[in-house]
Amino acid sequence: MKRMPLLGFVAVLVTWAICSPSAEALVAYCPREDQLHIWEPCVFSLGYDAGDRIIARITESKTQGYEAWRFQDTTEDDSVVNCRRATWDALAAGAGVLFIQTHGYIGFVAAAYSTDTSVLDNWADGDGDGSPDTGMSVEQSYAIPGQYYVRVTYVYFRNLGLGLDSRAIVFVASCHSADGGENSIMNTIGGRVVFAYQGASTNYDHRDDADRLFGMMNGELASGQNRRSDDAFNAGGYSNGFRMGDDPTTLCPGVFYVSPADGSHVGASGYAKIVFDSFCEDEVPVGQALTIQVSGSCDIRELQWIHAEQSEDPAQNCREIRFVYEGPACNPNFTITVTAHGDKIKAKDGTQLLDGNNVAPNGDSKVWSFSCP
Ligand SMILES: [Ca+2]
Ligand SMILES: [Ca+2]
Ligand SMILES: [Ca+2]
Repeated sequence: MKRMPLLGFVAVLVTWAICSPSAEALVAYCPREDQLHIWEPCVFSLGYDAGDRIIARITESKTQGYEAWRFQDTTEDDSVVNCRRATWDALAAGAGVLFIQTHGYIGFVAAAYSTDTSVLDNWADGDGDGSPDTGMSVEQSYAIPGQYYVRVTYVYFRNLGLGLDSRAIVFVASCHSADGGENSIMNTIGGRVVFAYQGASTNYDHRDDADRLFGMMNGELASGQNRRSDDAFNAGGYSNGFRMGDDPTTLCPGVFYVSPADGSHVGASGYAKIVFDSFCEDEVPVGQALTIQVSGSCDIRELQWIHAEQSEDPAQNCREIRFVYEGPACNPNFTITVTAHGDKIKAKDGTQLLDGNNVAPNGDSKVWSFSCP
């Protein structure tokens, strides 16, 4: 009779382990959207370098499935150039990765600069009621003499907000963007994972941190071992004030592992599988996602996507594709070559293609083989 409460306790523990947020937090998602948006309202003060580094790490020849859209004020005058209010209001649309570099302090960033306060008064009055919108004000700049700016505070981000997708990767390169607790920019701007700064930061910090972060996440650094945002951050080597908030995210899906391993020798029958490091779109027909070439005699069965809840290791919550191979019991002799197609396998709910070797660019396939005897 005394065993019953103990069994109940064990059952509760098991349920807790499966449903706990800590297990859920291990899941890596990719952004749904496939554009890199860069907002630089004062390049005449903070330069181009950080934005250039991010573009070099995740677009064009090193693409991870993103196209760059860059909004800049390049002139130290009255014009906001490409940093207009209408563009700000549309900044989140399509943004899988958002990078903002500007001046700021605890609980606010400077979103637009001008020598003319009437230009900024209009900028801050997006709804046209004659007064600055909630969480916005026009202030004199001390960082850039002669300039004024639109201050956008956590109140704006909390109430109106940019409308960022809940799986976006966000990097706010401005002083104190991680300071202020619940009222910090980091905690109010939205997205899935946010990088920001505790204390003061320089444009050199932004440049070097961005280059290292996206170099880890695109796989060029650490041989593709730190592609997840949390692994990239925890690898260290960043400026002292660099901070990360919230959930594991990858730029595009990569390969976690394959089994049996490439080049291995196996018994006559068993399971083979590929496990991805992020959720993938399982609506892609499995026969297109993965093709199997058999040399010799061996049956292939049950090729299928395995969902997280079916996974042998639910805590990993990885997406995987699995099949059964079965050679003859007597004198088995076969080689199986598997191709996971980089032009078919893509992020769950997104468009970013598989990175088959975990190093940018993506879209390449993972090919491996094993044989018997
Ligand atoms: Ca200007
Ligand atoms: Ca207004
Ligand atoms: Ca690659």
